[in-house]
Amino acid sequence: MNLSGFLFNNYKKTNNNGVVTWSSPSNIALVKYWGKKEHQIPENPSISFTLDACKTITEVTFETKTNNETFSFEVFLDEKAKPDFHPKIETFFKRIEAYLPFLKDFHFTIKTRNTFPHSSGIASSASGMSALALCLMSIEKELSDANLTEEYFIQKASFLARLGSGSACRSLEGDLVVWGHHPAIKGSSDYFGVKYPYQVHEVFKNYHDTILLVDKGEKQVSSTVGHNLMHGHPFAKQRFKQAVDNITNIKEILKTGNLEAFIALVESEALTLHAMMMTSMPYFILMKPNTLEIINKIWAFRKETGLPICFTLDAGANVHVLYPQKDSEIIYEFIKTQLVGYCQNGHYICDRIGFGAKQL
Ligand code: 2P0
Repeated sequence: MNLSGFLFNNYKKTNNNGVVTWSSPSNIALVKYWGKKEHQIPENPSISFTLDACKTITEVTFETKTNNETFSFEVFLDEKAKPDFHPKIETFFKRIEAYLPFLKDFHFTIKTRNTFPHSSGIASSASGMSALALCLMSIEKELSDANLTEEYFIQKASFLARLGSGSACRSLEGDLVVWGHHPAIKGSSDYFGVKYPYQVHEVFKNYHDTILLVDKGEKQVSSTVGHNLMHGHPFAKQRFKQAVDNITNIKEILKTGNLEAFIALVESEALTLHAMMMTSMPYFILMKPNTLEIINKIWAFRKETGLPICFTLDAGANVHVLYPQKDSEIIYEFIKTQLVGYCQNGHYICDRIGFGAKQL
């Protein structure tokens, strides 16, 4: 793909001031992204469910300024100034400046909040970076003479979000998004996420994700460090091939609604992700004892009842419990009575598959 298509060529400096607001959801990967090349290019394709309840709402006010040599912005989380967010946003602005030539012409006031608790161990980088990328695209739209198509708008927003945080490029649309080129997924790209373009079985509609908050503390190893440890990792090549094969296989599963195969693929992906962490050098473990307690309880309950409950994991100790709408009553009862006791302060979040970002 020719990236020059994402340049903002007709930009002319104006005195526009304004405010834009977007709400963008989090997402949970079924086939995981773990390992990247330079410029935020993933080593393997990934696919995720877009979430619904877990989201970030970001408002960006832009005002023209005279000095256009540096970036100028302030960030507020829940109305409180967050200078510790500045380096990440500065890096993001540097990476995307070539595509958004207006960034140094304005002072930006970025006000953001998450619907999920701040220290819940749920990464806000996916929803946060996609909400910010969408706000910046809305500003481009206001400043541009060209008539930006909806497809261009979303694709470029996803392209920008990726440069903020890889998984953020999967947080713009729903309900399933693929990121990373894969020969069997039409339109898939290493540069942005695309809506999964094929038939999806009824059973996946309204799929539930109950997030069990096992550990709400800061992770000892950030995802960026974890990704980098895949360079020279002894099992990296095989892992990247496995992810490619799993994308091929999930296509058939999504079409037929074969939940047994879905469960095997999704749980294997989660455990492989953590196996990669445990076999990195230096090695690390993000799961906690209660993560394993929950996994074992889920397996025992599934064996006993035959119900299609399964788990997946992000880069942390929290457990995402996935199950279809049709069995949700009985499975939710099991979660409340048998699993919530393993959560830190009994905290969990009821989420489900969602349909993407919204302009407010
Ligand atoms: C994913 N994760 O596919 C995988 C699975 C976590 C586990 O993408 O360095 O925050 O900002 O590109 O996207 C988390 O990594 O990393 C992640 P950067 P990101 O969702």
